[in-house]
Amino acid sequence: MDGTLRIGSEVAAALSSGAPVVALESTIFSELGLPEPANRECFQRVQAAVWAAGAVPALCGVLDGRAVVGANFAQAERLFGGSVKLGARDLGPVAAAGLDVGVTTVSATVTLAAAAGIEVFATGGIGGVHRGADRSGDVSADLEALARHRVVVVASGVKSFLDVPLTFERLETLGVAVLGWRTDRFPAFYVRDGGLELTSTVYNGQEAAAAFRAAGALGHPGGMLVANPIPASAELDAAEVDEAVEVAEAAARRDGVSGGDVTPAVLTALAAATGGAAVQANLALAESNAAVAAEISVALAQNPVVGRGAGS
Ligand code: PSU
Ligand code: MN
Repeated sequence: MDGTLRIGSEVAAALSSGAPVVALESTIFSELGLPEPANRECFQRVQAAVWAAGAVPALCGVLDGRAVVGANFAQAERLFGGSVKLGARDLGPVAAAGLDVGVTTVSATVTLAAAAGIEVFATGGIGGVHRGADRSGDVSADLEALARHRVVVVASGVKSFLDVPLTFERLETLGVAVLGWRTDRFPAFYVRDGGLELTSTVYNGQEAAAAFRAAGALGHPGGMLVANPIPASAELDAAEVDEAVEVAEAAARRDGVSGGDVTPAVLTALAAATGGAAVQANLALAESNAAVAAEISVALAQNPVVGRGAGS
C-alpha cells in the first residue's frame, strides 16, 4: 500500500488473522448525520455493540489526504468534527488534494471496506432515490456502490423522506439482494414496516453469511443489503414521521438546498420537528445494526473463502 489507504493497527491485525471486522461510516457520526452530543453517544454504542459480538470496529474517513480504515481515538475525534461529506467518487480527488478532514458516506465507506478486505459494513440507513428524482435526478451513489462491491451492508432500510418503493426497485435493477433480518417486510428507518414485501429472510448471522458466500461462489460481483428493522421499543409513529418529513422537506425546498446537502438538511429539520425523537430512534437502530453486522462478520470469519486471504 502506498500510504493513500491507512489501516489502523487493530484492524490490520484482525484482518491478517482472519478475525471479524465491521466497517463504519463517519458521516453519520459527524454534524451532517447527528447533532452533538448524540453523534458521540451513537459512536460509543455502535462500537460497544461490535466489540460485544466479538468483532473489531473500523471507523472510516479521510484525514490529511489519506483514507483511514480503523480510526484511532484521536482520528475519530477529528472525524466527528468533519463537515466535508464524501461519496465514492470523491475519494481519489480529495486524497490527491490532501484534504484535512472528510467524512465518508455509505458509498465511500463501502468502497474503502472492499479495498481493505472488510466484508461487512454497518450504518443507520442507506441513501436512495429521492422523491421527485424523475426531475432532479437525485439518486444516492450508495446504491451503485452496493452493487459494485462485495460487502454485506446492514441498515434499517432507507429513510422515509426518500422514495422507498423506487429505491427498492432500483436495488433489484442493480442486482442487490435484500435480506430481511427476522422480517419479511422492507423497513423504513424510523418504522419497522416500510410497506414492501421481501422475498428472503435470514434469522441469524450464519444464514446471512451462507447467502453471501453462496452469491460469491456463484460469481455475483456485488454486495448484499441486510435490512434490520428498528427495535420495536424505539419505533416512531408512522403518521408523525410522515408529517415531520413534510415539514423538513418544505424547509429544505424553501432554503434552496440541493445535491449532497439535502440529506443532512432534512435530518436536522427532522430532529427539530420530532423534538429529538428522531435522533433517539437513529441511535437505537444504528446500535442494533452494528450488533447484527458483527454477528454476520463473526459467521463469515468462521467460514472464510478458501484460497482467498484477508485483504485480497
Ligand atoms: N442516513 C442516516 N444518516 C446519515 C446518512 C444516511 O440515517 O448520515 C448519510 C449516509 O452517509 C449516506 C448519505 O450514505 O447520508 C447519503 O447521502 P446522499 O443522499 O447525498 O447520497
Ligand atoms: Mn444525492
